[in-house]
Amino acid sequence: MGFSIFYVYHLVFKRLRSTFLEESYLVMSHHLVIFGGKICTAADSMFADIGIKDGQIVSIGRDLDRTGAEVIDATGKLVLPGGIDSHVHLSQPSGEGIVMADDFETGTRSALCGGNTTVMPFCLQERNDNLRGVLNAYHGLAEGQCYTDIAFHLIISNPDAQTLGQDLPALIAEGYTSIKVFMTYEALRLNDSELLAAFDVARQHGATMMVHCENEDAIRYLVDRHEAESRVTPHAHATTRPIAVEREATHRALSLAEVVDLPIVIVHVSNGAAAEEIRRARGRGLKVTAETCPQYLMLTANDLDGMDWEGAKFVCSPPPRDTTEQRACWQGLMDGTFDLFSSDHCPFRYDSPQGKLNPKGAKNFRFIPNGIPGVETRLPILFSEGVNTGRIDINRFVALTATNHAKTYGLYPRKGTIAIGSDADLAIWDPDLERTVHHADLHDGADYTPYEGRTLRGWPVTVLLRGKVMMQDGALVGKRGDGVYLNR
Ligand code: DUC
Ligand code: ZN
Ligand code: ZN
Repeated sequence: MGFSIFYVYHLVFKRLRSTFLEESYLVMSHHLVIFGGKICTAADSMFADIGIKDGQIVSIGRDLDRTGAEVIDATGKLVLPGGIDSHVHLSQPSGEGIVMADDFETGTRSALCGGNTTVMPFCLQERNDNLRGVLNAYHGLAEGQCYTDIAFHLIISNPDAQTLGQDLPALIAEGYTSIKVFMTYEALRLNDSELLAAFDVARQHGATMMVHCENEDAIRYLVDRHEAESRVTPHAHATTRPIAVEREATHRALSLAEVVDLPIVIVHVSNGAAAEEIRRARGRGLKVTAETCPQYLMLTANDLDGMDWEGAKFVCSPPPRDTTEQRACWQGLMDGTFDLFSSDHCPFRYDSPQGKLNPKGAKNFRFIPNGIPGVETRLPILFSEGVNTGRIDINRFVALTATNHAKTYGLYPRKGTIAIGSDADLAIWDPDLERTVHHADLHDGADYTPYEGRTLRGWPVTVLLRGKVMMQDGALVGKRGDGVYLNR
C-alpha cells in the first residue's frame, strides 16, 4: 500500500515536472538571441541580450538561454529599434509625363538598407480621384512588393462632400488615421476654408493632420516676377519659395488649428523662423508635432546653382536654405522643437525625360519635379552628424528616428521601441564604420544621391524585420514581400 502511494506520487510528480519543463521550454526558448550588444531605446541604454520568438521580442536580459536558437553576436555594436520613416513618397503621380523613381519594391528596399523597418508612404488623392478608389490602387501597388512594413497616410486634395462627409470618416474608422494637406501647388492646395473643413473632420473623428506649409499665392507672384525677368534656372526654385512664404503658412496653419482646436503635425520644417512659430504656438497651448529632414541640415540653396542644370538634383520643397538655417534646424533637433526626423524621400531620376530633365524641366525650373531621394541616407546622416559629433545623444536619435514616429502615427509600442511584446524590428549599428556615400552603393531607383561623396561615420550593418534577418553584415538577404501592411 505504502509502496503504491509513493509510486503514484512519483508518477504524478514526474508528469507534472515534465509538463512544467516542456512548458517552460516553450515559454523560455528563443528562435534567435542577439547577444553582446548595447541596446538603446528612446529612454535608456543597457548591455543586454534580446531573445526573439515568433517575430516578437520575448526576453531582454543577461545571458539569455540560447539552447536551439540562432545567435547574432553584436559585441561592440549598438542594437536600436529599426528606423521608422514616416514621410516617404513612392509610386506617386507627379505631373504629366513624370514618373517617380521608386515604387514600393525599390523604395522599401532602399529604406531597409538604410536601417529602417517601417516606412509610411502617402496615398495621394488628385482632384478628380475618389479617395477609396485611389487607396485601393495604392494597396494594389504595394501588395507583395515591400521589404519593410508599411502604413499609408492619406493626402486630401478634393475636400468635397463625398471625401470629407463620407469617405474620410469611414477610412479614419478603418485605421487610416493620418492625413496630409497642402497649402501649395495649384492642383493640390486647400484654401483656408477648405483647410478648416478638413481640420474639423480630423477633430471630430480623431485623426492626425499633417500640413505642408507654403503660401501658394506668394509663390505664384514670385514665379511670375522671376519669369518676367527670365530667371528660370533651378536656383529660382529657392528664390521663389523664400522663408517668409513658409513662415507665413506655418503661422496660418497653426492659427487655423488653434481655431478648430486640433493637434497638428507641421512637416518638413526648413528654417528657424518657422520653428519659432511652432514654439510660439506651443506656448499658447497648442499641441504641435514638428518634423525636419536631412536636406535642411546638409544642403543649402547654393546647391541649386549647379552647372549644367545639376542644381535640379536638389530641387525640393521647401527648398534648402543657408548655413544659418541649418544651424537653426540642428538647434531644433537638440532642444526638442522637432519631434520627428524624416527623409521626405521623393525621388526622381535626374538624367531622364520622365524626371528632373524632362523636356520642360530642362528649360524652366517651374517644371522640375519637386523632391529628392534620401530614405537610405536619413539615419546615417543623423547618426554621423548628430550622434557622432555630440549634438544629440543616442537616445534622442532613437526618439527622432523611430519611437516618436510610432507614437505620433499609432504604431507604438508594436513598433518603434525595444520592449517585451514589441515586434523584433531591430537595426544593429557599427557606430564607427566610415563609408563615403556613392549612389552606386545605394538601393533606390534614382540615378543620383544629393549626398554623393560625403563621408559618414556610423552605419547599420544588420537589420531584422519581425525577427527575420533582412540585411546581414551589409548584404541584402531579405525578400520582396517580406514587408506587410500595418493596420492601425
Ligand atoms: N512635399 C513633400 O512632402 N514632399 C515632396 C514635395 C513636397 O512638396
Ligand atoms: Zn510636403
Ligand atoms: Zn513629402
